[in-house]
Order: sequence, then C-alpha cells, then structure tokens
Amino acid sequence: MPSSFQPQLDSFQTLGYCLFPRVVPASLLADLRRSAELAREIAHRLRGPDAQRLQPLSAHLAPADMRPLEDLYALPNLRAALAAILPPSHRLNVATIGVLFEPSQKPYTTHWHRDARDVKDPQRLAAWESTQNNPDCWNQMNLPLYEDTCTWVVPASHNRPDSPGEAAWLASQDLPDPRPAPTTDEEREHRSLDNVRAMPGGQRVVLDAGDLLLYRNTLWHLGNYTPYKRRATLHDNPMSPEALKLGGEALAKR
Ligand SMILES: O=C(O)CCC(=O)C(=O)O
Repeated sequence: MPSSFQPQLDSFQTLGYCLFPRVVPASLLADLRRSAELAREIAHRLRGPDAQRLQPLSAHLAPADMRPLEDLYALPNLRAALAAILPPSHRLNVATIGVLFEPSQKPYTTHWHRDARDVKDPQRLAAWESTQNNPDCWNQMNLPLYEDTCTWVVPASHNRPDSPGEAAWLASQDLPDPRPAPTTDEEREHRSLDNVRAMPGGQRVVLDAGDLLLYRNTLWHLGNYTPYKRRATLHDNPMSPEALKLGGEALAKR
C-alpha cells in the first residue's frame, strides 16, 4: 500500500469514513455528468421531482451511457484507493452503481440512521449487530459529480453501540413533535437543519466534484437536501456478492 493512503486508513478505522481528493479526472467528470443528467430525467419521470436516487443505473441507462461508469471503475487510482482501505474481498461492480440527486421542489432530510438497522425488532437488531464490525460488510461510497455537502455523519460511531445521547435522540423520535409543522420551504429547510443538529456529535462532510468518500454505513449518518444545492453523487457498495448476501441475510432474519 502506498504510504500516502495511511491517513485515509487511519480515518476509516477510527472515524468510520475517509476522503480521497480529486479521484476523477476532469474529462471523465464531464462524461459522468452527462450520464447522471440522463439518469436524473429518468428518476423524475419514474419517481417524481423530488426523487432521491436512481439505482442501479444499469437497469435504466443504455450501454453507451454506462460507459463512463465503466471507465470510472477502471481508474487505477480509484482501485488503488479502495484496495488500500477495504479488505481484499471487496469488489467494484458497475451493475450496482446508482446516483443520488437533490430534490427539485421541497427541502427535506432523511432521519439519522445506521443503514439497515432495525431497532424495533430484537432478532433483526441482534443479527445486524453480529455483522456490524465485519470489515467485509457495510462499506459504502459516494463520488460527487458536483460539490456535495448533503451527507452528515457522527464520526467514530461506526463500531460501537449507541452513546447515551444517540439513544436519547432515538427515543425522542417516538414522542409527538410539539412544534408547529413548517409551512414554507424556508421553514422546512430550517426544520430539517434543526433535526440534523439535534444529534450529538453530528458533522457535515464536505466534498468537491470528483472526490471520493468511503464510509462504513454502520456509522450514524443522514442526507440533508435543498433544491438549490445541485447534486449528482454516484453511490455504491464496493463489497463482494458474498458480503452483500451476508448483510442481506442478517437483515432478513426473523
Ligand atoms: O444522501 C446521502 O449522502 C446519504 C443518504 C442515506 O443515508 C440514505 O438514503 O439512507
């Protein structure tokens, strides 16, 4: 492993995520943006103007429009970055890549979550916890094609149980919200940010076009979106089919 990846490896292991600047060259960025804009039109047609994603792109785009994504996954520096951080079992598969968009009408935020964890079902929760620290499972990446400040994380939450503050936030979600419902887009935007900032230790991740964010999706995280922040962020799970299946089986357990 090149010693230059050591800071990213330390960050991934201790904080649950790491950033690689400028993985995508400018010429490829242009081609990827063209494919992502085609995907945006399809997402809006299929899922409406506030569609969060289209995934997998391979189910929707013509082979010629998938070519830039194939070129992306062939980039030696992208492959080297993943090889430096992820276990040897990891795989890049262009068939599974998707793209995340901003809403074109209404601001909103996803809830804080650890991907696929079901806290209401003890058996499924135990199954998720049994894979939480399996390095083959739960690896995710974002590759923004425009500057992206939508993703927030709680650094270093990926490999531990909930802190008392996180547990209190979770419990608060079951209580009725005494605040009046927002009526304007600006009130909605502020309410989203209030909800984002209610999680102790939450931090915004700042990415520029062409950067790579690699993270454990066992990390507390969310996406906070507004129509005026243009977004087309490629999104995938660089894991082996076996690791994907293992995670899926843990989740399906009853
Ligand atoms: O938009 C993001 O970066 C995160 C999205 C996310 O966590 C989700 O959709 O579950």
